[in-house]
Amino acid sequence: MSGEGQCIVVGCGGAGCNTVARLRSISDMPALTINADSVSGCDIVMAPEDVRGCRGDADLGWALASDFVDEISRRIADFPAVVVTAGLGGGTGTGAAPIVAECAASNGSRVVAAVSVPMGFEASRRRKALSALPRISETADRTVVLDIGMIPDMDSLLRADEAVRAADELLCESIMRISDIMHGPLLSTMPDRFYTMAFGEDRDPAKAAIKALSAPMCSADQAGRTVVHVDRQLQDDERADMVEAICGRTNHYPEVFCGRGRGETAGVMLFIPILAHEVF
Ligand SMILES: Nc1nc2c(ncn2[C@@H]2O[C@H](COP(=O)(O)OP(=O)(O)OP(=O)(O)O)[C@@H](O)[C@H]2O)c(=O)[nH]1
Ligand SMILES: [Mg+2]
Repeated sequence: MSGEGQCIVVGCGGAGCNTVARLRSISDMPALTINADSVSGCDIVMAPEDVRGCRGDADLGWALASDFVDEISRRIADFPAVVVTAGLGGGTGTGAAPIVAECAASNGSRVVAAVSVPMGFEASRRRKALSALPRISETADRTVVLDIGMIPDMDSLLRADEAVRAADELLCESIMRISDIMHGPLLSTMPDRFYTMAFGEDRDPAKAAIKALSAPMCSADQAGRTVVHVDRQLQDDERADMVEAICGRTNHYPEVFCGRGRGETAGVMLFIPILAHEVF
């Protein structure tokens, strides 16, 4: 896999591999999957046959991944930008994601972690996820956290698998958009270390932005320095209306990036800074 000038996404553990599988079905972004599940069909299997994951043991996930540092480093070495994704709270992804971030950083690549934190009813997994975040964020240049418990319409979602699917979709959206921004001035555009994300879709980008701003993970009064990624180019008047809609609710002028167009509607993703103490 040659990665000159490109970004690679590395999915760790069951959730990370599922997110990458979805990403592979909708984009040609280079990707690598790592799991400790011998039947998962991932690119790097860190376990002998007949082993089905680390059963929630993040220390085991970390120890297994430590044995694969050379292989992981080699596979991502050509990529100047790396997005590491995992559902925190299990064993494999929680243990391996920080190792991947460390491999990428020591290769001199820019690193963004895009991770999810389990819902409140997965209480012990949620605690484990939150306690694992500092290790990843110490190494990653930026960390984007999706709190699955804050996904819009969660109250009306009866099944956990639907919440997980919604999380996958949001993570995929955010990873594609982060990879767009990573080629530009990422660190000055996103000066805070931690972000969350909110997504809205509409033919009218201003309305899409308002939908995103009403998502529960977006508290508009804290949404200073919001980064806005729109998945198609905007006309000048559309851009002005969207910026006005965002300024009207946040009192801040957003950074706006436009990506490659995908259809008639405008998908608008906001990256919203969050404070570390709100996460940990
Ligand atoms: N986005 C997403 N999140 C998931 C998915 N499956 C599980 N999760 C979330 O991710 C957390 C970790 O689950 P897994 O990724 O299955 O765990 P793992 O890293 O494989 O760890 P072990 O199986 O214990 O070795 C769960 O607590 C869920 O909150 C998925 O398919 N997509
Ligand atoms: Mg697993």
